[in-house]
Parts: sequence; structure tokens; C-alpha cells
Amino acid sequence: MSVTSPIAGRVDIHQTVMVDGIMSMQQIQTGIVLPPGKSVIFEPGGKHLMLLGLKSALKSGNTFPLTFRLGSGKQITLMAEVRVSPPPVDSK
Ligand SMILES: [Cu+2]
Repeated sequence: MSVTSPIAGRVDIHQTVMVDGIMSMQQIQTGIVLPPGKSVIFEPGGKHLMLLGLKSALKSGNTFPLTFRLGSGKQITLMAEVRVSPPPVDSK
């Protein structure tokens, strides 16, 4: 339903979309459905978490907590690792 992290003022759940050939992002405000036994992948160019209002610079190799609030009210905290993404591949 929502995600928080102590390193950011806000964590939004986003979806990358193509509109008229232009890539943009939309916030998913209703949360993401995670079917039993299935996975949801957060990745560049797809669903992703947008960290806004960072309280310090992210450094490759550092880790930070992300707390996911589920529809049941349960909270799960995972550690995320900062990695430098390779530039996107140009498919033309
Ligand atoms: Cu985004």
C-alpha cells in the first residue's frame, strides 16, 4: 500500500509509461496487488520506488531500510543496496 524510508522525506510507488512515444512516470496511489506465491518486480523502466527529499546523498554499496505497509496493516522492512545502474540500452 505504501513505502517509507528514514533516508527520504517520501517514497512514491511509480510506474513508467509511454505516452505518444514519450516516457514518463505515473504514481500508483492505490498500491500494488501482490498475488499469493507471485513476485512483483521493481526495476528501471517498470514499477519502481521513487525516493523524494533525500536526507543525504546515496553512495554505491550503502544500504538503507525500506518499510512496506501491506493492506493487512502488517509492515515489512527490507534492506536495499545502492547500486549504480548502467545507462539504458537504446533499442533503435
Ligand atoms: Cu519515478
